Amino acid sequence: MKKQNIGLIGLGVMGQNLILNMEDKGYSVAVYNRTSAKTEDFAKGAAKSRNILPTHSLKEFASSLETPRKIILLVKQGKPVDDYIKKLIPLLDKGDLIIDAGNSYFKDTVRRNKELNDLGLLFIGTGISGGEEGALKGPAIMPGGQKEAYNLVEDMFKKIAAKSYDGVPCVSYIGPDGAGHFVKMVHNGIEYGDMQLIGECVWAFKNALDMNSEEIAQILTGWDSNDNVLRSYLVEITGESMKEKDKKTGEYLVDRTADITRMKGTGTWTVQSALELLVPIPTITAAVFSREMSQDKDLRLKVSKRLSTFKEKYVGEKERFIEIAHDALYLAKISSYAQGMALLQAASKEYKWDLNLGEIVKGWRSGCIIRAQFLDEVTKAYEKNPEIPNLLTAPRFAELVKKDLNKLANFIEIAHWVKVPAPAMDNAFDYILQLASPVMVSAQVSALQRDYFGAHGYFKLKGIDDPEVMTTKEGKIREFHTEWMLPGRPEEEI
Ligand code: NBP
Repeated sequence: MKKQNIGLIGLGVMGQNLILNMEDKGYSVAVYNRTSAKTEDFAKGAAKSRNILPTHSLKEFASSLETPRKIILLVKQGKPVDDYIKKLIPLLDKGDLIIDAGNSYFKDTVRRNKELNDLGLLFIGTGISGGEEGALKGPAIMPGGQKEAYNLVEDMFKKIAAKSYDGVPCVSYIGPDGAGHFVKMVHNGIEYGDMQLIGECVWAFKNALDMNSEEIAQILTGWDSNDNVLRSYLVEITGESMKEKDKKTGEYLVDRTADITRMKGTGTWTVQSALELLVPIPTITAAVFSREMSQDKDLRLKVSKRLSTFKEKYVGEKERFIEIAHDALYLAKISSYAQGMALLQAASKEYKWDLNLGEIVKGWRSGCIIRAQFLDEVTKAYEKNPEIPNLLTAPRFAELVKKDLNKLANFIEIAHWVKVPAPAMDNAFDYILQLASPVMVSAQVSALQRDYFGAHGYFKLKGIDDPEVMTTKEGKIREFHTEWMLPGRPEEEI
């Protein structure tokens, strides 16, 4: 029997749609699923009369593939991935390739890559973004693993990936072992930030301007128009969903939707990784915390009965507030992306991945959930200077900070006045302020507090007007301690 070009295990929404996408581009696909009934349904339904081979055992599946075998796993992350790998190993030959395309934790991917590499098998851990529609019509793909593994599937990935407006496929080799899954994880973290920032604008419009969903949808649709810096998939679908009515009651669906946002893990992992790498990503963290806050509905109902937070009236001009919100959202977005990119930069250094930030952002311009017009500007910023210390320092964005920082402050002030929490906006603003502080007074205070109660020592500035830290002739930082308990509180160098 003619061998199939590629195999895919996992007939969830992502798996089924990716199979149809690959077959559409001319690849024959063998498929397998734990629950055979799903394989049958797929074979009789969407896969009927197509170059798709349903299989009912992993042995049949593996022997139906041309060599070197290329097997995509699209199953729930964690144990199912390890279980499938374990079962596949005896059925494979050296040089065969397993591709884990689910949202796996990058440290699992690093481990799996090493274990399989030691057995002479190739392994790619890849992020795939774009949801169901992306998997079918063209997702953004973020593959990490051995370069030789990527070479085996590069052509196919380029064919099935989304293409941005200039025809460039949204896929490039990200880096070794866990690099692809790390980048997908940060992509999702940024996605959390974007969603929260948009949600805060919607809430502020409701409270400050007493707008209904239709009116807010109109604003968002305007923001998603050609040449608007906010033009993006997430703004577009938010506008669309705000217009939707409840089928039974005719009320706006959003007003009948329970205020509980669940999550599957990538946002939390992004925050954990940032803590491990000592990289502040406060906007993304605020978005994760806000989802956590949303989940304890009972507590919020109880507390809201006991604490009253009086909503003040917004007395300014409606059009002015809409303009402020627009500019605040854009600047907050840039701040959030700057945080995500700083995390990628730090991970690249720590794990020696040599990430190309410009190429990564270029691959996000289409297909994925965070696709947006302004990513072109971010790409250009990294292409112009791959070594920029932070995205906010790229001339175009530095100019934006100068122009719109006060608008972000205004938005936060108005939101708080009308009692709308704006944690992602707050943190986007504070991130910029802290990053742009040559001297953080709060850190000066804490350094002395630590030395006072714990003799932890402190560093000193060259002068009140010179924010550089004092060093020795050899460039070593000089450290001091004050004997707080002794008379005269003598200072010594330690
Ligand atoms: P799910 O995450 O629900 O996974 C469905 C597949 O996992 C089915 O084939 C199911 O088999 C299999 N599976 C499960 Br669940 N538990 C298993 C186990 N213990 N042993 C073996 N197989 C098991 O579906 P999905 O939404 O298509 O997502 C697939 C992957 O892609 C996930 O890692 C997800 O995080 C990632 N992803 C999803 C999206 C999205 O928008 N949905 C986007 C990007 C990435 P069964 O049919 O026998 O139950």
